[in-house]
Amino acid sequence: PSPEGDGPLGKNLMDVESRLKDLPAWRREGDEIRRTVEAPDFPTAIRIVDAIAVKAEELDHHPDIDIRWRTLRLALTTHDQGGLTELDFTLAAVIDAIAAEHGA
Ligand code: H2B
Repeated sequence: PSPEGDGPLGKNLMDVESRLKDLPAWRREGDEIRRTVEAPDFPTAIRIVDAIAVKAEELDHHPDIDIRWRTLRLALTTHDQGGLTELDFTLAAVIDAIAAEHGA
């Protein structure tokens, strides 16, 4: 935890980059982290989105998702806090697990 508490990490880029070392599929772009998920086919891509939706509701934290046939582009940030927070990295790890379970 930073001395500032649980606010956005975005101003502390060292924190962001160190967390991304554990999430190699993700990269930072401005106030977001993003990854692409390439599913085997379109139905699987939709099942991945559905599984992410269930976890996003549990966490009350929701990704931006762009669906292009079997490619998903996901972007995470915490609008409430004006930048990246721990929740974004938690959700990123959840998304990685779901993608792996679906062969993506
Ligand atoms: N998801 C994400 N990714 N960022 C947020 O700031 C956010 C969210 N805010 N889901 C939540 C919902 C907010 O709208 C509710 C009121 O807590």
